[in-house]
Amino acid sequence: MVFAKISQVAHYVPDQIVTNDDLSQILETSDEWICSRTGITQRRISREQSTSDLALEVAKQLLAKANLDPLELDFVIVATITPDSLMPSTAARVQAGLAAKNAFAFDLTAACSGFAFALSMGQKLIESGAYAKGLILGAETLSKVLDWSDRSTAVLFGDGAGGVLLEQSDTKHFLAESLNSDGSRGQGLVSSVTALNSPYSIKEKNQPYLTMDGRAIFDFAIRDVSKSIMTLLDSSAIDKNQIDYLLLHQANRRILEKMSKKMGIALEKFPANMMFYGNTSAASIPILLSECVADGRIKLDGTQTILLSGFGGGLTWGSLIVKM
Ligand code: 4VN
Repeated sequence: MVFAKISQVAHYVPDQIVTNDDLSQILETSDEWICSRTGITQRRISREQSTSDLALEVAKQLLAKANLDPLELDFVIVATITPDSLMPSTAARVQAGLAAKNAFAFDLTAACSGFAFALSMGQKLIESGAYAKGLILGAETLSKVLDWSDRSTAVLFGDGAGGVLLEQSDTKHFLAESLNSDGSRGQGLVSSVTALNSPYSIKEKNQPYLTMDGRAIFDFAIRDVSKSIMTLLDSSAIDKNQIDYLLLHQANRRILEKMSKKMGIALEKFPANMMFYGNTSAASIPILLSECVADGRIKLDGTQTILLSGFGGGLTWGSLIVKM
């Protein structure tokens, strides 16, 4: 029996910092409003770099940390809702940038759950025995799909990328998971910028910019996601006290507080970095994981039990419990 494990983590964010005060120069908003409602104080915005540029930086770091020849990679999956293009995929661009000639590469679209879904897919590829090594990346340049005149969305999001190297292991690391979608509630979060000329864009009156029904998504996160995590713990017979950290999608600090309360798990177990990056959709969980490893909270020595949970557009939500 072959198992999969996360052997390396890395992240990369663009240099340019845009603070809440900067935004209040161009929008009718304030640092006080943004900070108290979301916890966000600044975000990174990419000027010149595309999503694949950010993802490639992460991929190079992962290979360097593992001292791995790119030819040893079997697959590259990029979770993103802001691909450079639909064809070639962002992952194909990364594969080219690495010269990872033996790897197959594709993008996975599941919004803020993209990294969780992609990590699960990567684990299955490795545990099938067919593949030995792969990169799972989450990368976004959401700044290019935002309406910079809409204060209800522009202040919430940011750009960045993170990812992991998956390899074979003799021991079990991926303990349990729950992946979910409810397409019937999909209109609460919409971004259709890659399909402006499709008949659906006209029929569904899609506009080019990302739109969000904040209330509906907020309620969904608190109700459905908390319940799904509790059900996963229950069905896998893992006590909530055994979980060292819960790495949740970094959409909003108040979500973490409400979920902590609802699930009866101390807020100290919910690392947060939305303060510095805003909501980076598919990149938020791997950036957070990489920072937790960098600051020593997570050790990657196989002793900790970590729960990862993404939730958002689709609607989609997915959680994995991983021994790291
Ligand atoms: C998950 C969530 C969100 C999200 C939803 C609402 C929201 C983030 C609405 C109320 C507003 C402050 C901001 Cl929970 C987004 C995604 C997409 O990644 C996923 N912020 N807010 C206020 O008036 O307080």
